[in-house]
Amino acid sequence: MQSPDILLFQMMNKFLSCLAAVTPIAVVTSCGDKTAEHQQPNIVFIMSDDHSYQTISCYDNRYTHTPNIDRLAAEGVKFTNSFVCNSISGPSRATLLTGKFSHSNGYKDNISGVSFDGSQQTVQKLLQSAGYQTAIIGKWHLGGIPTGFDYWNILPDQGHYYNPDFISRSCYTNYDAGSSINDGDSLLDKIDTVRIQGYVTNIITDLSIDYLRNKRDKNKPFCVFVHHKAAHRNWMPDTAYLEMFEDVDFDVPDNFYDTYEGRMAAAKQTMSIANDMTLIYDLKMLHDSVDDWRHSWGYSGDENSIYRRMTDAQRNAFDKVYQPIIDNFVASKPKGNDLAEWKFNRYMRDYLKVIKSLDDNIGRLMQELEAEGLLENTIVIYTSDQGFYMGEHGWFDKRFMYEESMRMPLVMRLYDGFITTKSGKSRTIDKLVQNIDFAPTFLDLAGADIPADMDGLSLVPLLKEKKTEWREWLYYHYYEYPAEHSVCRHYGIRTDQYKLIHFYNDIDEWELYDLYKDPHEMNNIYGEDGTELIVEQLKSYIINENQ
Ligand code: SGN
Ligand code: CA
Repeated sequence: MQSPDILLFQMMNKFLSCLAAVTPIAVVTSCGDKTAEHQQPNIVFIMSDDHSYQTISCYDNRYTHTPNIDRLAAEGVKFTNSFVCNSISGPSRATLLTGKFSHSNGYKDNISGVSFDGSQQTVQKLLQSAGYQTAIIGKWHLGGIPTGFDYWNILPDQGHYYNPDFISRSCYTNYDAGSSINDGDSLLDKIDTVRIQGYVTNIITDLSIDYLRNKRDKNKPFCVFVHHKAAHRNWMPDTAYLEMFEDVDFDVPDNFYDTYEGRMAAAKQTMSIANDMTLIYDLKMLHDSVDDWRHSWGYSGDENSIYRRMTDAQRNAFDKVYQPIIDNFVASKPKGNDLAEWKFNRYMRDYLKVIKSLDDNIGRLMQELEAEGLLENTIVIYTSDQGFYMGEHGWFDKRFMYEESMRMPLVMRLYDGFITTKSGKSRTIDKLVQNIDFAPTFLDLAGADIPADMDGLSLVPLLKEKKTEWREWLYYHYYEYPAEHSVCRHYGIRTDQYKLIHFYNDIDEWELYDLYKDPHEMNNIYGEDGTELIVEQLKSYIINENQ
């Protein structure tokens, strides 16, 4: 039984979605009256892992230049208020595929060991019913075997940057002798993997290009999910970019030395660059004298570990650039704030090298679409499974409802004919949108019905500049605790101006931020005089998941 709150929320979403789709152009439909004339665009959905908007130049040009991602925005739209509803990989992916909050699709965290329930309604199955071919290539991270995809070729678990293993539908078919899809994780262990030599971001793009050229039925529209491993921890660059950014010094953000006053949950986390980022595993300071409490990088570890799985040529290229850095580090032994800022700089350099490959490969995929004449009827979307900290509050990682990790970059390249209004391209959309909206959007693009039980709204009216009522708040809930990085469970509401958060479980702390006055969320004003009314209003929006 769903709670009245949820039902009301869904009814409101459905109402807004139908209202928004009312249009004088009869061929565009989304509320049931599918017509033969509806043009079904192809959808290329590119999602990276842990890519911060701070390192995408069309959002923020302090650190790097990403011309290929910027091009998507320049030839379409950039969403400036796009958010995730649970800032962690598996749940973000489950929301993408279902159009539902974590509590509605059942996939709340990465650690429970339960696979995503692939028998439930998903956008890829609904697209198939609407005549699309569906494919997913790269990071899956939902356990079990993908369902509803005509083609899939995925990384087991987090995958590897170098010489990654892939599991494809054909590996599964080879194994399958009547095994049930419900075998989930254990089945993944049994089926063959194929190791592909090279760097993961290049390979995922190669496989995507191969799918577009050779593996699809060219008479049908397609929706392909290109899911990169980059830029996930431990930020291993391609050999081509090992030296890039090595001559750049980055300034730490203003709140790098945050003391977390008035924010008890923030004080409890273990995701600080100074204290928790490891010298060997994260920062690659492979040296006998370096004490790394957690990860041996695999000198003596098993064959498949990060360093030992490299070819000699790859390892030599790595050593050539990192050995002098290691020697220098061991000789200078920075301490205290010097060490923290040294770590921040190493982190930034490796991360940005990884982003360089990502941006290049988006360019490569665009070239392919262009060469094949597909850009004329394809919507190309770029996003990340959540945001990421680039030293803000002293952190790396994500999980918190604070801005850097709740935000998702989101740009969409549109094509001539999709937008029929005058202003056409290169627009910024500042409405509050969330990853629950992807599935309804894809279905709307396909001219298919949007099921009433999806929590999100179609973004198509916004893309088409239709005047439309829109939501005024977003709901968020993070569940993965106790776990790595020790971010307490919390839920909350974000409006344009305010953010209310409740941390619970082994703590009971409320936080309130005025984002207009305090965009970096340093000053918790919960309980202050004059905030009573806004707190009461924000609390009334909280979804009761248990009824
Ligand atoms: C790994 C990382 C974490 C990261 C999670 C989840 N540790 O466990 O730092 O938060 O993935 O990331 S590592 O030592 O194994 O690299 S997620 O993006 O997949 O949700
Ligand atoms: Ca992620």
